[in-house]
Amino acid sequence: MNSYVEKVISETKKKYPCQPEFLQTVEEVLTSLEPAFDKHPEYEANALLERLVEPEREIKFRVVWSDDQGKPHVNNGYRVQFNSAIGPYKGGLRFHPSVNLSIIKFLGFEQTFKNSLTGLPMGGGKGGADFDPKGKSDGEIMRFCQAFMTELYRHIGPKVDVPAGDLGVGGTEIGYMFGQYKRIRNAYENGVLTGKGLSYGGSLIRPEATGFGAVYFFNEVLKHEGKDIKGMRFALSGFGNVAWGAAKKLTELGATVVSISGPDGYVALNGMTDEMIDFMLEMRASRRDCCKDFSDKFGVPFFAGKKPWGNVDADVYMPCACQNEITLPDAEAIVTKGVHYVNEVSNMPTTNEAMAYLRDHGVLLAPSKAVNAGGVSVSGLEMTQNSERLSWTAEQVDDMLKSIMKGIHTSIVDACNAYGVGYDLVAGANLAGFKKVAEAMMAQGWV
Ligand code: 2IT
Repeated sequence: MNSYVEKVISETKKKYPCQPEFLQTVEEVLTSLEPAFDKHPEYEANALLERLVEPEREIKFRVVWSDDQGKPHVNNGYRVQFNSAIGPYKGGLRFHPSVNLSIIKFLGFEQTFKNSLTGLPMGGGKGGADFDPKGKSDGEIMRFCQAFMTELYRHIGPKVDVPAGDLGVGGTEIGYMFGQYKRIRNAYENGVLTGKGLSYGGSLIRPEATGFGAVYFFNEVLKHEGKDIKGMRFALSGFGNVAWGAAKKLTELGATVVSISGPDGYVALNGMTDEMIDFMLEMRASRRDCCKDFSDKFGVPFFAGKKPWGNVDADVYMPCACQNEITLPDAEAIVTKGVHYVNEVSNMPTTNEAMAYLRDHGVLLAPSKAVNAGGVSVSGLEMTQNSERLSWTAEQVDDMLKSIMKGIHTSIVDACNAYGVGYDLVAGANLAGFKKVAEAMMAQGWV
């Protein structure tokens, strides 16, 4: 291994032994950047990697909110402003009980490279809270969002840091947070958040963008492989916004969705009707986090406590739920099942051991920081529309999304060729995303 890369990985491990998710992504990304460091010794002389793995700013705050019985609750809120070399910090907010600094740092680090891949001027950031939206009333969600924004507002702005949604944060939550931001700032700065409703500056296609973009990207991979998406079977996990968009676009293009899942298990399908796809939105809005509801409604087989991986016959596995949902035993089951493609949609769905196993056994893995970049891309387009004070048509936004996803694939292939790593989408995405950030950081001096 390149000695500089090795040194920074080991120093980071020593510094943050209690941040496993963050260390996982640092190790994965830095290892594949080796060819760039072999070629550019000036990076080491300028401490580029030491700076890259250290967020510019980490903010942690107390969020106090009142439940429907008038009782107080206390949660931890976070915003990690990771890297602003190529634009204002940009990235989602996650509300989930598992949220901690390690999770937010891993997401912020990934976001930095992902945003660079889009070609739009956006730095990397991420935030959230260890708040569990499951089973909460609408009033409780509103009061939580208001309390959260009452602290966050001082750290963000349309030219500073622009949050959006992630797990547990959709249009409803963004609406409540924008309302509170506007009330505090006494200014109509709608470019401060993306994923907004259409009536106050949101963009058409933003809700669909992550899922649509994931399918557009994979279509480019298939073209490269000389294959047609029509008739291919896709096993999805998750049932939220991302899985919904992917299921919608796959079905439209003539592919067959053979599963969706939740924390409680998966359902086996043989294609989806429009009614089924629409019902995914109702499941998300119910805040029950329960996939069995789908099988109760449509009478399809439900497998409690199981994941689709290795259980469902498919051509492509497409994780759309959360990090580390494909572990080493899952990877072994995937190889045994003979599935050749994994298209990662959720952020870092595959553990490093599982990723190594899949790649060693000839599975082509498309990495999440490229595959799911459509979401933040349309967020970037929403910011542009807000700056212009104009709204574009769905067709305009969708066309731009398609060309951005195609551009990401092209820049990955270019990076693979430049560094002679074959058609390795994981290495190519890291190398391509890193290039622009590295150039900007070098140009801007020791900051
Ligand atoms: O992981 C992601 O890219 C997101 N949750 C979307 C971020 C954004 O700013 O739209």
